[in-house]
Amino acid sequence: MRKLLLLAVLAVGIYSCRKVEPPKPYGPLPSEQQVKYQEMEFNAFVHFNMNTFTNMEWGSGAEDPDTFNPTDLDCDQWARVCKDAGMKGIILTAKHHDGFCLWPTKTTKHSVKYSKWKDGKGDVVKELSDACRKYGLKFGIYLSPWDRNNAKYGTPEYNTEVFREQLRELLTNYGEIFEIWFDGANGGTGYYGGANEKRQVDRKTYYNWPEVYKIVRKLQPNAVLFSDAGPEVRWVGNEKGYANKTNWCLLRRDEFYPGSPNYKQLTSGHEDGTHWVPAEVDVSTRPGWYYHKSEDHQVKTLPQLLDIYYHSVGRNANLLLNIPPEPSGHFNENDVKALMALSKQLKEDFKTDLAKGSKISASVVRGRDYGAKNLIDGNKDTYWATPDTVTSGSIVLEFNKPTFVNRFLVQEYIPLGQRVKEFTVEAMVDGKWQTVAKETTIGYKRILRFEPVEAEKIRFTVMKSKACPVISNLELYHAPAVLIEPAVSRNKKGVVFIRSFGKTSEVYFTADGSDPVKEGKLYSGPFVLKDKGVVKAVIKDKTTGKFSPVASVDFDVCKEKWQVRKGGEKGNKAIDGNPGTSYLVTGNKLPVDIIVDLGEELNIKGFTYLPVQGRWAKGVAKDYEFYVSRNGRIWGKPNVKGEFANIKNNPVLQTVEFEPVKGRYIKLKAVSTVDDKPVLGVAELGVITE
Ligand code: FUL
Repeated sequence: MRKLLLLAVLAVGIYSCRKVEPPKPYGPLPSEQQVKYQEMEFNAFVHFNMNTFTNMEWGSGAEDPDTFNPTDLDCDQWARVCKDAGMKGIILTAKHHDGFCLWPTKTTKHSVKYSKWKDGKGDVVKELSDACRKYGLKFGIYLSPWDRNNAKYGTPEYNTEVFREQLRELLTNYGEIFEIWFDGANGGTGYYGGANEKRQVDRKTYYNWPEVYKIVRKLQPNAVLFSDAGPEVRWVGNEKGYANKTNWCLLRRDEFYPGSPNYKQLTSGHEDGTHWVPAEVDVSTRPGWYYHKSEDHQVKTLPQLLDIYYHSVGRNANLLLNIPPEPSGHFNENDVKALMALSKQLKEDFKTDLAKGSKISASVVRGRDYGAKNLIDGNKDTYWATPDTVTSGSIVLEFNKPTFVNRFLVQEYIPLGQRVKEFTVEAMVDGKWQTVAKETTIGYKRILRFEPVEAEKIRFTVMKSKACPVISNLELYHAPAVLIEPAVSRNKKGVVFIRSFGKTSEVYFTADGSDPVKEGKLYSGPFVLKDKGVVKAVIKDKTTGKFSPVASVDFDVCKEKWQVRKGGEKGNKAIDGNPGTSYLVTGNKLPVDIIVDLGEELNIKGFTYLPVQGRWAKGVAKDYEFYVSRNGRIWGKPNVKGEFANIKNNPVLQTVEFEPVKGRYIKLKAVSTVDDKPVLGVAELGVITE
């Protein structure tokens, strides 16, 4: 009897120690390269090529190779900055649509070899790939299939003798390549060896993509291939910097090809996708992909860059952030500052993982090797999983005292597939559960931002999953508020708006020029300021008590009574206090002017002019005359005239002062415009009064 008992105990013991099988893979799976690629998360794109020197976005292909002439190429600086910014790799535009090759290719004369730069001995691909290796970064290549220079473009020979050969050269001579980037823009007008015509190709079949892929597989088996259609990494379907919240790594891949029209589906992927093709978010620090001096003041702000990060890396996509070097061959200091500010803030955001010190438990586990502790052990290869038949379950993290949390980071163990379809995050505050977020997909990584909650516990629940959830990592943070100057604006009616960034903060302001840190009132919404005045504002982090730098804006008289002559509603856009809207006055020939009735007589001693701020700015005035009149009929001589110096390169607010004069009507006359067209574009016109 005792023997039997012993045997039974032993059997139970053996049974409970028995290794529970790991979950079976579910659905399409990533390759090893794809997992490695997804783990890189944040990479740099560098658009540097002929367009940098012609100030273009798309060159025609007719450019003289001598035009490419960086005075002081410094690929080391690019790599150093990218490394410091926390990026893991750099992708270079080795050839853009204009066909100019940054390496001494044998396939064409349209390359660095035929330019006077370094007497034809230069090789940007080599310099950057070396710099990447030096700084421990991976290196990738953008090779435009479309070639507006090449005479053979459109024929089969272009593919066999030019495009594929170029690919072979790039994949053979520059060490390990982690990603090859094929753009979807294909065919159209171009130089084409002097033909200067339009050449259309069948985007789906012309390049014979399977042949192209074979070359990559053979020469760089570890590289991933990017295009609208993958096959390994897909475009996210926009160049604005976001993936959708619901974002599958899966795609019905055969429905796509580079340049295919159904690209909007790429922003979410397909729940029922047939292949693993994760999304990559490509976006530039500036409006353009290439460097234009006129965009130096339009480098994305820290809040914009943070949104991009959280909407890409935080939504199961890699971020490929473009930094366009100047013609000198350096990154511009504004881009460098922006990148450094971003990496500093990200380090702050993810400084202390609050999940690590918590008591963690699961509502259900698959077996003891798959427990909740695996979520916070810092090991990406261990995971929490439920039994095969259970497709939901909760994790509770308990703090030893109420703790502020405003970031939630979670990762699925993607080698076994993407499974989760719906999840929630709740916080226990004063003994009650509150819902913090109700979301859909997770994938490789999902990061949620929310209002800080002072929580006793956090509960993460997988509500729906295609198969048992397999979650490898969970992190919690309390990110500080973004402490940059708030944005202060006033509309035509005199209503002042102050915009802060993130709700973690409060705004304090004064409207009498005094210090908002000491004297400020809490901003609870827009307020009216019809008179002249200085508004100062500051952001305060509610939880740390820290202040941002102070924003200080000088407002002149309110524009409520102003009217643009013959402008109607559209004319208001030139005087609405919003730099993002503008009014275009079109004439038959230059000069072109805009007349504003100020509605009352004022003592005027100057004016301000903000040209159109969009990417393709129109109507930027160069030489000007400015008039003040008492009756709007007799204008006399200009009160001031001159040139808005450097406005083409730097289209920022222009301020001009003159001898004070009384008047009710003002006229800004564009004697010339930067593109010589008879169009005057005004984002905002203002006066300076005594
Ligand atoms: C686009 C291209 O046409 C742009 O010039 C740029 O290279 C961007 C990354 O892809 O589709």
